[in-house]
Amino acid sequence: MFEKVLVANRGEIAIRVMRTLKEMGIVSVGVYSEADRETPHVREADEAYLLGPAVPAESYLNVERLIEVAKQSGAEAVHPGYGFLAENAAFAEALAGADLVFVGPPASAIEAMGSKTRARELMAGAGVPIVPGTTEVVETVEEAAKEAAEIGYPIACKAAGGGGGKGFRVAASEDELADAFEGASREGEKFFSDPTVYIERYLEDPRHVEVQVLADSHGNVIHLGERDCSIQRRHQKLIEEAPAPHVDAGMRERIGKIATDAAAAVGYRSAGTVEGLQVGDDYYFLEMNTRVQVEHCVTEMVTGVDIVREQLRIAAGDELSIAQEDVDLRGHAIECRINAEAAHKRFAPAPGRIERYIEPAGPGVRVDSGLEAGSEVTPLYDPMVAKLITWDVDRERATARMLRALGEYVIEPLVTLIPFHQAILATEQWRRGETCRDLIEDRDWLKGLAPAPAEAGGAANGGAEEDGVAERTYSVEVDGRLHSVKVIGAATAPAPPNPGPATALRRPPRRDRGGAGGGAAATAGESLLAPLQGTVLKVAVEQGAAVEEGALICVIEAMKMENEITAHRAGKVTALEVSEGAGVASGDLIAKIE
Ligand code: MV4
Repeated sequence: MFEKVLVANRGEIAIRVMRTLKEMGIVSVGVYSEADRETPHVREADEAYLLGPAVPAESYLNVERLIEVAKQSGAEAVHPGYGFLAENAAFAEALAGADLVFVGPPASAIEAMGSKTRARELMAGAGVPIVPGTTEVVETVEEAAKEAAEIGYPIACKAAGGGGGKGFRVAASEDELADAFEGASREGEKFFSDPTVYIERYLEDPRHVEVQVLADSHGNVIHLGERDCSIQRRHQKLIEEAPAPHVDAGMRERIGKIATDAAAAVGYRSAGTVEGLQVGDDYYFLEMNTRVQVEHCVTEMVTGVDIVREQLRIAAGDELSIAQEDVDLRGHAIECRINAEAAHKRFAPAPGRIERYIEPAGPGVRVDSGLEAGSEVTPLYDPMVAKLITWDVDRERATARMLRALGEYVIEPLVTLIPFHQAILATEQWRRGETCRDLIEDRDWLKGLAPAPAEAGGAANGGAEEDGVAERTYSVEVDGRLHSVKVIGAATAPAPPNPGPATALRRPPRRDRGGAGGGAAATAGESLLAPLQGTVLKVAVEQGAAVEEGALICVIEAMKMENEITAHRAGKVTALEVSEGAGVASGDLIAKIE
């Protein structure tokens, strides 16, 4: 086994990997950007090295610098976590060239699965069921129309370089095919420098069911059962669970075999996930993710297998510690992604500084977080700041436990998805194990998640301030019984006479906090500013247009997330400084609304 491993990541996943390293007696080497000097993942590491400036290209994506640090520290292997360089075949090769072990699959497997048409062709050849459609690139709209007539409408047009939903357009009928085809192609070009497109039958309201696989270099390929990740928005998963509510033991065995066949067909090694669509009893391969995933934890909770530990064993050339017949599913696990986002404002990023932070705990609760009091959630990185996972004997009890744990979670004064999760888990749709797609797309339902004006800042995360109204909760004893009293006043109100540790940390005035503040970008008067650095995906208005407050102005893509930038006020768009495909920096002027 390795003695020292570098973790080429930040936040919760870096800590997750380091925890297993510690348990295995392996020294962990952490890395950080200038924005991350004082973050928990740096303290968790046994040693830590500065990579460079905050922008990912100069730090967490800087291959040369990572290799330099690995060499300098004496690490033998590099764990990439997820995101950043985790599915970058060139990175895996560069490490091998520097005599370092990549804790992940062979570069050839990353490449085979990276091209979605190549993957479909390989899978079809290996007897893995794929969604009916083409395995070859479709060159023109005319050719697409011919193929579509055979496959049958509705048709999904997908970018060959895509994955995770990027470059995915639907055509309900032939009339819509040209638009969908060209849209998918344009997005493929923009994001993957690959305009090629393939087409598939579009399945109505399928479930997203994925199978966790482990493959070692001794020929063992096993699966750890499935996860259902159907609750997603714009292809970002929000809630995941294991086992899947609509997969029984027979189907589990069948899709497990599909997944291990898929992995074997590309000579897979390491932990990986075969993603598929479930429609009734049918299951179709969608793509394979060649990394440890965000939601791996729910599988760990129901199997008792430490997936990161298996990744390290495999990378070191050891055999898997378990055989297929040792895999036993027990109980039910649910994961809620705790993103710093305002669900009621089209999931706008809501970065900011955390003043008070209390994690839930107790039986069956796991929190994988990269945060603490004093942490700054920056618009530069992933808005997912923590994962809350609960386990219990069945789905109903795991849900009750999740609601209990969500209620305990305090992340003040940030706006997070906690109220969204509480609302979803309380619905009849969730109870029945439905995909909840109608709810997630229902703007009115989502608006109901906005904190009530009298409790500005959010019911679950009291203490925030919005529109100049601050709220603080005090304890008052009346006749020997403790009451909790909310005091609502102006944001500029003096600090309470006896500030507890929580209030001792001073909150900067709203205007200086930067970031989106949960919706519109940091704004000043008529100017709407970019809350984060990224690429403009879409511009939704024209100069001169009259807009309502909250109207969509543009979509900025950053860190694989699409962020909707909305009007901070009603008025006329007198300047529009963004164009599709262009880059913007945090603080850049997007538009003037007068
Ligand atoms: C599909 C689909 C329907 N038909 N492909 C692709 C990426 C992943 N984020 C969801 N993807 C889908 N691919 C075909 N041929 C529908 C989806 C989809 C989806 C699937 C299951 C659960 C929720 C979903 C939400 C949006 C899109």
